[in-house]
Amino acid sequence: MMIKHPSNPVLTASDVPYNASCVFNAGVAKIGEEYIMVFRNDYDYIDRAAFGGTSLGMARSKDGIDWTVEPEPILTIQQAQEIFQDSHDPRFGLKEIRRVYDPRITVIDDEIYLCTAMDTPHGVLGAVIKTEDFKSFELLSITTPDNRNMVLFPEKIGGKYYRLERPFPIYGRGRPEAFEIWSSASPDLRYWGDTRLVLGSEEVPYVNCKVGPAAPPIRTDAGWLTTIHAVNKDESTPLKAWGGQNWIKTYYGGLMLLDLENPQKVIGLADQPLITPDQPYEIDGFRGSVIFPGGMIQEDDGEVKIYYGAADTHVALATAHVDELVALCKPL
Ligand code: BMA
Repeated sequence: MMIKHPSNPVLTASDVPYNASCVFNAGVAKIGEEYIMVFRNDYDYIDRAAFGGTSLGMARSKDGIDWTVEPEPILTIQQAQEIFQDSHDPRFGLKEIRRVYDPRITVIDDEIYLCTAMDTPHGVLGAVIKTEDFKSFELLSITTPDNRNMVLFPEKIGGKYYRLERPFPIYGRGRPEAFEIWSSASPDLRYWGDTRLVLGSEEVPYVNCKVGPAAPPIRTDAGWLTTIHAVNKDESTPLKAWGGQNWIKTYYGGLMLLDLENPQKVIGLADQPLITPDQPYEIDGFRGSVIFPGGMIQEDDGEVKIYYGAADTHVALATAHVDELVALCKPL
């Protein structure tokens, strides 16, 4: 159904002119006539679970397929610590940010925003960051721990900004990792409220573990069309992974449709995975069989480009027509 691009992976570590081991889980936006990608770069692979560091890199493209990476990362951990340490400093500040990762890009009213996860000694925080030029960054808000995979809707709805997010509920209805998709609204991207549960993992028929938001939604006549990541755990089928990790989680790209006026309400859900890991670059990598969409762009002719992290190692691209995607979403 989705066509995986023949040039896949469209971005990989060897395309990066600085230290890079795995480049993946990227946000992508079309700004003017240019495609902009901000990707996660894990570098200095150490062993089965660790890297020496993570930075955010940026790439540009004229066609969304051939990418040129900027000569330096746009945000290192050291820069993030310097930029953000005074932003929220009740007692700890954010001096101890250990990692900023899994960026998503949303343009709202010509302003550019990034949502990222940030690892700190106080937990994983979701961050909403404003930038004008991908060089200077203003931290608008952080969540309480533990929350990540935030995405912003590309316009205000009923006068409010909305986000989808994925907290980590530890009591998870008796199941470990019963993580689900939530949503909050804000008048200004700083103060967040109206928090609601959007989609539980039990509602997604092809998985038994967690679900979370993926790429920022796009507007269609039928509703807000948005990807999810959805995870199935199967102890009996070890998956490929670097360094002999015991990796058993398959991440699928999934799809849902949200009400145009109430984006916290699911009105349609694809009952099959949208993107299944079956290509070598999706199956084999740091963590194999992981599909993690982070960017979704609707072209004028109705083509939708979905960019996704493949095997926690590369960035890949798949396309389909928007009408075909909407038709996959069955009423809940
Ligand atoms: C999730 C996040 C993602 C990653 C995925 C698979 O929990 O950490 O960054 O792609 O696991 O490892």
